Amino acid sequence: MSTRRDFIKISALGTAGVAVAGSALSLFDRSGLFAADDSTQASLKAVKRYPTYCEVCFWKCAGWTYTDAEGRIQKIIGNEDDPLCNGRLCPRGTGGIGMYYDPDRLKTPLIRVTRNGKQQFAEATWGEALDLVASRMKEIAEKYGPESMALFNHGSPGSHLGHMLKAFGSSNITAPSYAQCRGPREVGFVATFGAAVGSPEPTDIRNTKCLVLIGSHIGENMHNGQVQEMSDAIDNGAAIITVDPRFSTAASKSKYWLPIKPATDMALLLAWIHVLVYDDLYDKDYIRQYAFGFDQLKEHVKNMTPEWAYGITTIKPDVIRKTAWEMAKASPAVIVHPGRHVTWYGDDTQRSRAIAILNALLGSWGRRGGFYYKESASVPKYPYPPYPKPKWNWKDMMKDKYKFAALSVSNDFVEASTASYQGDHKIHGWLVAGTNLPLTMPGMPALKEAFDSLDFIAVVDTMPMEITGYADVILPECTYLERYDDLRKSPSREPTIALRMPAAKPKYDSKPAWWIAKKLGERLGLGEYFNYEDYSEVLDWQLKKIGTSLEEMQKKGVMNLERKYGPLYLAKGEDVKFNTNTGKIELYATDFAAEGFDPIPVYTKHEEPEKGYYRLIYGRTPPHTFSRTANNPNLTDLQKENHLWVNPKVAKLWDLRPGDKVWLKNQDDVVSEFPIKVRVTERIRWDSIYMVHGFGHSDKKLSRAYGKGASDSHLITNIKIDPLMGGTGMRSNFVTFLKEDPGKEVRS
Ligand SMILES: Nc1nc2c(c(=O)[nH]1)N[C@H]1C(S)=C(S)[C@@H](COP(=O)(O)OP(=O)(O)OC[C@H]3O[C@@H](n4cnc5c(=O)[nH]c(N)nc54)[C@H](O)[C@@H]3O)O[C@H]1N2
Ligand SMILES: Nc1nc2c(c(=O)[nH]1)N[C@H]1C(S)=C(S)[C@@H](COP(=O)(O)OP(=O)(O)OC[C@H]3O[C@@H](n4cnc5c(=O)[nH]c(N)nc54)[C@H](O)[C@@H]3O)O[C@H]1N2
Ligand code: SF4
Ligand SMILES: [Mo]
Repeated sequence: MSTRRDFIKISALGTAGVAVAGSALSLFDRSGLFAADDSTQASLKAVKRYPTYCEVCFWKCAGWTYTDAEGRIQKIIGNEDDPLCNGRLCPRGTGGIGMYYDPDRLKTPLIRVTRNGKQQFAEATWGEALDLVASRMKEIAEKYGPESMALFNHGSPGSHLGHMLKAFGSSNITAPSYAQCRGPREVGFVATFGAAVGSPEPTDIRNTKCLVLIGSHIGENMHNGQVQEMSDAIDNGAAIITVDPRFSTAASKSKYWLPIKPATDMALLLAWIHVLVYDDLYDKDYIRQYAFGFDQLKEHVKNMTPEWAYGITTIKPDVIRKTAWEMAKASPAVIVHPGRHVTWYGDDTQRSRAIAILNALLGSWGRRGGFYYKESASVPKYPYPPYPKPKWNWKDMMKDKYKFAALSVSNDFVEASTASYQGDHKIHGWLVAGTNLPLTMPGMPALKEAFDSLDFIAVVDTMPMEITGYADVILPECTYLERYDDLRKSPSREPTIALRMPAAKPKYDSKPAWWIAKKLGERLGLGEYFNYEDYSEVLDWQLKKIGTSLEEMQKKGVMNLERKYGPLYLAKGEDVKFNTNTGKIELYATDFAAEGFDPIPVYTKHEEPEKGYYRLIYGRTPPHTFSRTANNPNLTDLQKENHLWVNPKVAKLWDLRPGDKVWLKNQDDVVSEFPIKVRVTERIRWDSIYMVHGFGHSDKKLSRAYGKGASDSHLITNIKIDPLMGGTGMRSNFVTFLKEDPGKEVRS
């Protein structure tokens, strides 16, 4: 059965929710938002503090949430013992309180109903909503098998719902943080060093002498520990080299800014490799002892001179040489940063490979000031019965398509959910938790097709984001400040754990994901997998197994443990085996060769804009995380909308002035839904335009975010799939300006 699903704007709700007066900002003035941790202590005498870790982005900084005598959350500050944040939160983390106070939050379960021929959402009790989800899941399992239920997730709710889904009989679980984010770099680094980079990145920035950032804009990308360490490194005289078509914040702190022609980084990387090899600058002892394939690499890059790369990248040969020498001078205390959001042009695994090879030549893997050996705490799993063995999983769905995908590919799940899918592993129902797919997954036509074909969609979210408009049932989760979640066990220099516990009762009729999963599980006859009343019991059991307890962790928030598996860095000449076929760092990737892929990266030319069109590039802004903060009352106060960065030459050609509103049209004639204000700036190349991702929301229920700025996602319709692992390259889209409102029928 396929169900045509109209997108419902939640504003079409039958009974309006109760409006909450005032914004979170009335709780403290703007300076209070960034106040030093101790400055407000005096005014907080009558308060309690509860440990948490942040959910505003996935750095997961640990902090303290303060509540007043009435149980109202007052502020969040960093936990001094946390090695990921060193006691300081970024503006988004401090503003996380706005997620709790946002009056536009989802308040009650909602069910899609048809009234007078019109689809709309009706308020429901938890009992009604959960009964419906469970019965639809059972129906799907009976018809097609439990495997045809899939979970899309990002962040903390995923593990609870994933547990429920695995107990149900499906391991078809996926997250956009792989094929839309860091997947290619993990594959590139595994092929080289036999180890993924992972999150947080084990970059020893604090001890580095040279940091190379390739389209990785630390400083706007606010990953806390990295930003702090980069600032320390700069104070210590480290040389920063930034490769970016845009003069980013990082570029402004750099010794060298290389304003590269976008889509040509591979040529620069190969030319740098050429200089290191042919100017004899590489770490010879390290390569001799640890590397495989040096001779093939040397032969491969023979003609890839800086002069060759100049014609492609527009970066002058002497700058390419000078920067290669700068890296070599710092070696091995040098980091060519692997980046994080690396799904750009479709050859992203190979670009990441080139970055890994550069690091190998510089001897930086496993070295002080390069990459350290991270460690995470091992905490025993709470005892559940074993999961049933699914008859098939995403690996079967993917068949031989993406040989090197170590995790599931979300875009593959979308394809397998469409009516036109021809394979044997069709997906019929979705649970979506903590990911706003319409803004997150490029290529909306396929997503729309999936929304039209699926039998059932349930969405667990905190906000009426676009994804909720496609749901059959919406389950409102409470915010991270109102719930327990799993322990944070992020890898770091030292193993560390952090506790998140509720600092206030859930507002409205919202519930934690662990509770939603448990109640669904019980309705599905899976009660034995949820043998606790409260998630705190699971945490206490786990914490006692590692020599502490929930009570102790409620007081400390963070616990740092001794390293178990050896030192942070390689000892001089240490004999190590890398987890690759050859046991060496593979400059020549034997796995890739065996599957018919280039064992050493090659440069391929990418699509170029037609006359009058400009490459659409996008990135982050310090006060926001993707679309999840776009309606946050504290953070919209810092930045309400995105702007369109336009080079003065282009502005002159089009007679665009600062503040002018334009609509954008892409190469496929897709037009932005909303206009965006022009910012004329030398800080962007003339062949590209830039905007921050996460704006241009289309749901009116997001009262602060609706229609503010434009959505890059909407204009990304040309997707370049990485043949090795299925990542979605998003930067081959080109736009032109429409200075007049093109009219509703054109705006899509
Ligand atoms: N066009 C474009 N697309 C991109 C990117 C880009 O730069 N441009 N970036 C890519 C990258 S790097 C990534 S990692 C992904 C990120 O993709 P997503 O994680 O999907 O990002 P968000 O848009 O922030 O969506 C988060 C959703 O989770 C909800 N949410 C927030 N907190 C909670 C919670 O505690 N519980 C529940 N249940 N829900 C919650 C929010 O309301 C929102 O609906 O996007 C990728 N897609
Ligand atoms: N404040 C804030 N911080 C965040 C996030 C957030 O939402 N908000 N999200 C987090 C997440 S999940 C991720 S994955 C990271 C992403 O952060 P990063 O990995 O740093 O990556 P992007 O956001 O993709 O960075 C875009 C940069 O690449 C440049 N660029 C565009 N095209 C090219 C090109 O062809 N070549 C080169 N060399 N550069 C190019 C752009 O000008 C821009 O400066 O940020 C994390 N940190
Ligand atoms: S970097 Fe900022 S938003 Fe991300 S977890 Fe840390 S405090 Fe929260
Ligand atoms: Mo990401």
